[in-house]
This record gives sequence, C-alpha cells and structure tokens, in this order.
Amino acid sequence: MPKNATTLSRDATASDIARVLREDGCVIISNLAAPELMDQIFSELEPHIAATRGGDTDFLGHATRRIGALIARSPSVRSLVTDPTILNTLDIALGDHGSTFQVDLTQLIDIGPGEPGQMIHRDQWAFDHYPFQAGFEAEIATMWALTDFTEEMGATRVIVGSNLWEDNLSELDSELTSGAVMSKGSVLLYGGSLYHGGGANRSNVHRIGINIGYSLGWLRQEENQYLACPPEIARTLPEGLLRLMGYQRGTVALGYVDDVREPLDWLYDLPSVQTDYYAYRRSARSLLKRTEPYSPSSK
Ligand SMILES: O=C(O)CCC(=O)C(=O)O
Ligand SMILES: [Fe+2]
Repeated sequence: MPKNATTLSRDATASDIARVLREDGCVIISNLAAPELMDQIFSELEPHIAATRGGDTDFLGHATRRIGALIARSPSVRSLVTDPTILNTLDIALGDHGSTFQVDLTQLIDIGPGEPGQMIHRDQWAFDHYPFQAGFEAEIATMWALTDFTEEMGATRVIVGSNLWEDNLSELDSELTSGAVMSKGSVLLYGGSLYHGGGANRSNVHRIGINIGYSLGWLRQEENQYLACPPEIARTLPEGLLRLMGYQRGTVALGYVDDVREPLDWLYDLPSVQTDYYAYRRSARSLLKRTEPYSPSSK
C-alpha cells in the first residue's frame, strides 16, 4: 500500500512542518483555516466559477474549472496567502538559501463529477524541466480544501517521498499514489519536486481546492501577479502581501523598474530613496507585520 501523507495538527511548529515536507515532499495540516473562511471565499468566487468552463486539455481537465487572479477577486483569500503558519514554514523550506520568495500562482481548482485522474507530474516541470538537484525546492504549493477532500471526490494524489526520485518520470501508475484526504479548511503542502496529480472524481459533488504556490524570488511567476491584480486594487493591499506578490526585488538586481526604482515606489509613483537591496528586502517573517499599505517612511 502506498504511504499516506503525514497529517499534523494546526498547532505544529513551522520547523516540524518543514521537516516532514523536506523528508516526504508533502504534508497535511488539519483544520488550519476555519470552515467559515472557506465558505466566505466560495461566496466571493462563486460568480467566477459560474462564468468559467472546463479546461481544453486532458492535463487541465475537461470537467475541471480553474479560476485565477484570486488576490484581486477574493479579499478573503488574502489571509490564506499570508497565513503565518505557512509563511513561517516557507521561511525555512524556501528561504534556507537566503533567497526571497514570492507568490507563484493563485488558482481555485474545481474538479467536477466524472473527471478522470490527472497525469501524475511535478509542478517544477513548469520551469522548462530545468534539472534542479534532488532535495532542492524551487517552489512549494499549498492546496487548501474548500470542500472536504475524499478519495471518491478526487483528493489530490501524492507519492510520498517521490521528491527524491529521478526526474521526468512521465507515466507513473496511479497505484503508486495515495489520496490527500482532508477536511474543509485543512491544507496540503507539497514541493515542486513531488510527483502528484488531481484525483478522479467518482462522486456526484464538486471537489474544490484553493491552490496557492510560492517560488524563489529569482524565478518567473507561473501566474503573473502584476497583471492578474490591477494596480488600483494592488494600491489598497497591505505592504507585506504586495512584497510577497513580487513588489520587492527578488535578488540584488532582479525586478527594479526604470531608474532603479523599487517596484513598490513605482506602484505609488514615488522616487526611490533607498536602493540597498539588503536593507530593502524583507523576510516572510517580517512581511507578516506589514499589514498597512506601503508608505516610504516604513522602509
Ligand atoms: O487539483 C489537484 O488536486 C491538483 C492539480 C494539479 O496538480 C495541477 O493542476 O498541477
Ligand atoms: Fe500539479
């Protein structure tokens, strides 16, 4: 029998979560978000779900609806994006080599009844199949259960420990996988190196997850956050969230605008007075404290 993903309680420490994630490539944290928050997110996104049709390819799923731009479209999703347990875990799991990290994508995934299982894959193949070293994570995804995730409904399939397998195994048998079964409000974390895929939905209800990914600040984002969230909305967001969306340099020389301006200064049409990357960059931990819109004096 394939091993099930380890489930930790919402009281687990970031270092405990990061340890399981490093060893197994995935981990579930049960009941991290209140079911009421997930209901609120659903009500904010329901019109977008209703206006969306299934995907055009087998990989995207013909009975699967995908809705992006979640930071702009759902104010309540923002608290999932900046969840302290998640960011503190990413500080260890992605921040260990001193890089900043950023939001990579935001996507509601609604797997409809009758959808077959998705091809088992690694999300890091999105980086043009670059051969990252085994054990190196370029990207970590969260999948928040907006409905319960049961085997029948199409819980995400994972292969625990496959983060250390060789790359480009493109025809893995679903028998090798186990379902990331979890209740509404729980979250599955998995690295870009984990072999996984959406489950077959053999039930008569929809399986809905909120997939929020994070990647190293020197990689291109899968979903372009600058275009997905219009500047008028971006200007109303907390500084910490904006920095996570990529409104800070990803490394010493990546991401400035015109006359070596910080992206945040560009957003508010301000000159940059501080261009020292090391003074300007913020770790995820400190982003949590930046809950107000950006002001130059807060640098
Ligand atoms: O919906 C899921 O459970 C997983 C989807 C997925 O892995 C993907 O689309 O890359
Ligand atoms: Fe995936």
